[in-house]
Amino acid sequence: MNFMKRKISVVGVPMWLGQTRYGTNLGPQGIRCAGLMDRLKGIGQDVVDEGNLSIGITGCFRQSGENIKNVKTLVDSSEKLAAKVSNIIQEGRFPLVLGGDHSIAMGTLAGVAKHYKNIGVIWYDAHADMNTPETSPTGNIHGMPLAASMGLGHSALTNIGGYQGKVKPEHIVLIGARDVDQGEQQLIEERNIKMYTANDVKRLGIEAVIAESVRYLSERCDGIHLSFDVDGIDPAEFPGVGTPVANGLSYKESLQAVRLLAAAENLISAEFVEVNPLLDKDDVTARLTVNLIGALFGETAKSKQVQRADRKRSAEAI
Ligand code: HAR
Ligand code: MN
Ligand code: MN
Ligand code: MN
Repeated sequence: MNFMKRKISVVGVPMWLGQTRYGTNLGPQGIRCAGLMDRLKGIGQDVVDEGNLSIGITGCFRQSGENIKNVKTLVDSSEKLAAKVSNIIQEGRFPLVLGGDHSIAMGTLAGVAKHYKNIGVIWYDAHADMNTPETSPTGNIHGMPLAASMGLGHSALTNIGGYQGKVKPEHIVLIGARDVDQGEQQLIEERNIKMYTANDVKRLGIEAVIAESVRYLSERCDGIHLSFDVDGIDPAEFPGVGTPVANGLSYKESLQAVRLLAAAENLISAEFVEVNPLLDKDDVTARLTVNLIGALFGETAKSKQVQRADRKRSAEAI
């Protein structure tokens, strides 16, 4: 067996106020309805669904004169998520967080980083999500979670979980970036943050990129968190996202990426974010996201076939 048996706890975060397009709040349910739990159980993983977090629903947008939207709701829900994720790890289980827009990463990381001195982060995304209110072109918090987790930006965000600096810049690897704002680019250069753009991946091959990323983080960190924003994948294949960017990574490359991560013993947590079922076409984004999650936990083309046959047999037996 070349994948890890894990004790997985799934938690959904129906959040959309990190941006302005309604629908990412339906992401966790979309992913579940596409068969997530059966698939993980089908490959023998011990998995429990802890349901969705209940989060504030008031979207007041700019509550102050600052270039940042919905701060209070975002902070409240991030605190809840941080506590939930921390509990899951305390129980010796692996948090699998379903978004929701990418602002939820602030809560996930705050919960995970309580338990590890040096967490490594693989940020699979078209975007760098390293804006601060000073550099953000939109004021949308889903473009800020990585900066906030490094301790940069609005103090309400950097203090989530009651402490600052969850992730060090040298413990981050960006994969798939192709829409990076000017202030983000400056930060990446100043702090020497490791980045493989979508073009770098095409040039080097996803196998080499993942192998290098895991080696780089394993040398420096005591665990790796995967933050998987599905808009890292090309919108022609993953249409159900609010901020599509052309020339993305392919689904095939991405499947290979998570397959390689399935064997990583130091993978400690994961989140899949930005699925918007209202923008999806025939649920393709949700369904392929389930394939990615399945592969991250050890599903192979072969085991998928066996499962499908089993399900068919038991349906016929009824
Ligand atoms: N960089 C832009 C901003 O700050 C767009 C960010 C889009 N972010 C996400 N998550 N979809 O990656 O608003
Ligand atoms: Mn993102
Ligand atoms: Mn993105
Ligand atoms: Mn841009």
